[in-house]
Amino acid sequence: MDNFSKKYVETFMAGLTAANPGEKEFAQAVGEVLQSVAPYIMDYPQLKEQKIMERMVEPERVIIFRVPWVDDRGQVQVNRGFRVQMNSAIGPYKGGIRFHESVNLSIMKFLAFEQTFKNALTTLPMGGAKGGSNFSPKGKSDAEVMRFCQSFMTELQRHIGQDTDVPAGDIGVGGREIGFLFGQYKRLRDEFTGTLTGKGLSWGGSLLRPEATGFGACYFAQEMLATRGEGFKGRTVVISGSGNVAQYAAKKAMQLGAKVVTLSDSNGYIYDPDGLDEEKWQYVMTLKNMLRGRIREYAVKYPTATYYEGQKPWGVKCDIAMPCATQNEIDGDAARTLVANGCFCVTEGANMPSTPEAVEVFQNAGILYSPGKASNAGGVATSGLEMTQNSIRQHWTSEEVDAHLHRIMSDIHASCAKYGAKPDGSIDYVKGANLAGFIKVAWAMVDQGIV
Ligand code: NDP
Ligand code: 2IT
Repeated sequence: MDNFSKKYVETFMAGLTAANPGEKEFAQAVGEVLQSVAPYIMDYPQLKEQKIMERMVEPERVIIFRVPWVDDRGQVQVNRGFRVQMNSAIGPYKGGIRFHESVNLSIMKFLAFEQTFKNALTTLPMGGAKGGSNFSPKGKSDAEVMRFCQSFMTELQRHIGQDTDVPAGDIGVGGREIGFLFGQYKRLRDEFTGTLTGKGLSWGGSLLRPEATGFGACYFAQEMLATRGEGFKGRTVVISGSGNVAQYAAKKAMQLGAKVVTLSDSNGYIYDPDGLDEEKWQYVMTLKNMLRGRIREYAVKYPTATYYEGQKPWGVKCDIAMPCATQNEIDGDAARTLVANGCFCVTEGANMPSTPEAVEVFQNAGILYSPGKASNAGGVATSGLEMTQNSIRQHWTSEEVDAHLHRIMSDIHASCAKYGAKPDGSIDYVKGANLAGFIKVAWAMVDQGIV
């Protein structure tokens, strides 16, 4: 990076951290984008004069609200709800809702910021947002989750709408939660619209939305691998997480001929040297989605597998790694271990799962590495397709949706290749994704004046 860009990044980040004390995940996400786009901003003084980046890091609106509810013992509980409406330059706010005990403003802002660029990459007209609560559905009864969702939506409903802001799922928010949230929204607003995505198939949902993030990540990885004459076939894949994204990343990787040897949750990981098969995958689906159990139970059911309590799967030798759990789950040491063990492709299903140091390790090693905002965009893209189907009141076949998803993932890959091309012919996917997303949103903001 030239000295002008370097100075710009340093000054900007000093201002950002002073204005947003303690928001370390948000600063991390902004810092990464800024590194990629600073030289471009230097080339276009209008973007600097118009304070495009300064405006991009200031959410258009942040809503923080009380979520009171009553648990099964009759005790009153209080959680904090959030919706960060980050940027609406290219479409209505769009982004998931996360229910996890770790949720705070920094995490909401980092996710909403990432979402803005990701949504721009999908080629669909969607702005960026994220919401959630420090509520954990883990260990709660269905009735408790329902009462919480109803209370959460009672406040959120006044800030969202099909042309304003369209939430969806994320960690801790799946089909069950979207159902409860949609039911309460419909009741309070007296309208049946596509204001939430990830809905059930019989009430406005799109085929393939549950599969979309994991499948899309594999489609993106296929594109990356193809640049080196590689593919999934016969390759060993390490996956973290065992939720929505991990489940369908595993399924597609298996379909493409790979051996998936790990899954995890926040307590530990399982290593199955024989790899998952259809029956084992179905067991995981039932275990996680119906029984709401822990991944350690996999090793009880299939004794060829071993469960490692309190550990992450990155020490397992693999060709391809797909982090699909949460932010900063791969640190510098884990990245060095992956590379040393021969891993040559890291495709992020989660949002910002690699620390900046880990990203540097992957890039210096010259392996294929895609940031989440590129490779996990299939989820929100298919949410966009759900919105389209809701608007035209039609229901597409899974073949139609899959064809759109495939095309969108390869378009995102092409954008990364265009803006991240390196002199040696390889692709810097971080720079490519950040720059492609930034250019679209930045010039839309310029067109719309100082708002
Ligand atoms: P789920 O809630 O379905 O699954 C999350 C998985 O990650 C669980 O196995 C969970 O384990 C694990 N996990 C969560 N938090 C932690 C933590 N702090 N440490 C270790 N493991 C953790 O969520 P999703 O699969 O939907 O989301 C996974 C990731 O993908 C997130 O980063 C999300 O933002 C991202 N994403 C999701 C999309 C979607 O459409 N759902 C779209 C694009 C990105 P446990 O059960 O122990 O909590
Ligand atoms: O991080 C994400 O892209 C999501 N959780 C999906 C958002 C959406 O609106 O489908």
